[in-house]
Amino acid sequence: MGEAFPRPALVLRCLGGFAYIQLEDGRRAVARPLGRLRRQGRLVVGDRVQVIPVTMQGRDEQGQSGGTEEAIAGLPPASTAHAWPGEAPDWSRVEYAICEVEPRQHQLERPLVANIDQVLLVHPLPLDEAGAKWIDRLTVIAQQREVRPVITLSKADLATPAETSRWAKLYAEAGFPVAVTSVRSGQGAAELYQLLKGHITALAGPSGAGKTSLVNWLIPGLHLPTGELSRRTGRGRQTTREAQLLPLPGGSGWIADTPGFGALPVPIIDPYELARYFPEFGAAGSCPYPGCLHVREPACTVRAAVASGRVASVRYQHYLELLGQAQERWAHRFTHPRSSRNKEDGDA
Ligand SMILES: Nc1nc2c(ncn2[C@@H]2O[C@H](COP(=O)(O)OP(=O)(O)O)[C@@H](O)[C@H]2O)c(=O)[nH]1
Ligand SMILES: [Mg+2]
Ligand SMILES: [Zn+2]
Repeated sequence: MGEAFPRPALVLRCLGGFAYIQLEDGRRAVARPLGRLRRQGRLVVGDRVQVIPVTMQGRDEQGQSGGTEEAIAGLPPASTAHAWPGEAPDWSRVEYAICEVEPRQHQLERPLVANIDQVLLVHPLPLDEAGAKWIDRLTVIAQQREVRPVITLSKADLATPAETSRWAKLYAEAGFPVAVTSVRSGQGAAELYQLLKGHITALAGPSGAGKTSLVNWLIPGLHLPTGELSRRTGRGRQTTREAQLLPLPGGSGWIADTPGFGALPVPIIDPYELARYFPEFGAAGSCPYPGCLHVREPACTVRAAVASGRVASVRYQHYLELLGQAQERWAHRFTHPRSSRNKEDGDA
């Protein structure tokens, strides 16, 4: 009996029109989209695809292949030569043709990855006001895209324990999963692994936050280049070039190290929906005034929770700021239909 095709695969890397894929049985190989797919647009890391061996490609291009087929004799041997980690795909050895791309559940432009279900926001300690603002904005953007935000406060060895636990507590109480890590001291490895296990996670965070260091730390044997901070600017150097999906140990999920982009485009958000992305506001209870924006409406439950300290005032202040931006964008959404990139995000 031959094997049934087409069969599903996951795109791990893309390079010059080729894709490095993993089949369901764990084998990895180089694949190339069929001509009609190439004309429809580019493949993205994280795409779920259907593949056939290149030896069957001719028939499919003529449109005679539909559904399941038996592989023909003389199938190239499985590419077990690509052992992880440190594998270097042989891009000249194309074994599969991609005949279909499944509809994407999610797509992030920055980083360019499809079908991720969570984004790990990595920000180094000590965290300042601007850093907290960045985290708050990114948690909103992720949730609006139905991607779960999880937070890692990295470089804990550079901050005092009191400072660190203050921020960790603040985000945990706001309703987000948080890990505090240091690749120097080893703190937080198990917590981080728990957050990532079973998920396809994209990393986001300013350049130099320690994202690649975390990935190297999580995946034994992996030695992706990390950037030393530039003496002159004090910022990280851009060392991560292309997105790729890397397997977590134990076959328990995937992580995409990314080209170090600080953020995604700022989306257009209905001002009345913004509060929904602040989970602790909802937990505080509902407001008597219908459509309460929690600004100056009477008997507002959220403002009462801020006053009593149940909702952190930093978070509330950032909410008000984002609300102002959302109202501005919303008012002009038809004149400026494309979301603009926020200057603060552009570190790469
Ligand atoms: N002190 C300290 N430095 C770290 C830690 N993690 C990473 N770094 C350093 O921060 C710099 C940037 O790290 P990198 O992983 O390239 O950051 P990326 O740009 O976010 O991928 C490098 O010099 C790392 O050695 C950490 O936990 N503690
Ligand atoms: Mg990096
Ligand atoms: Zn309210």
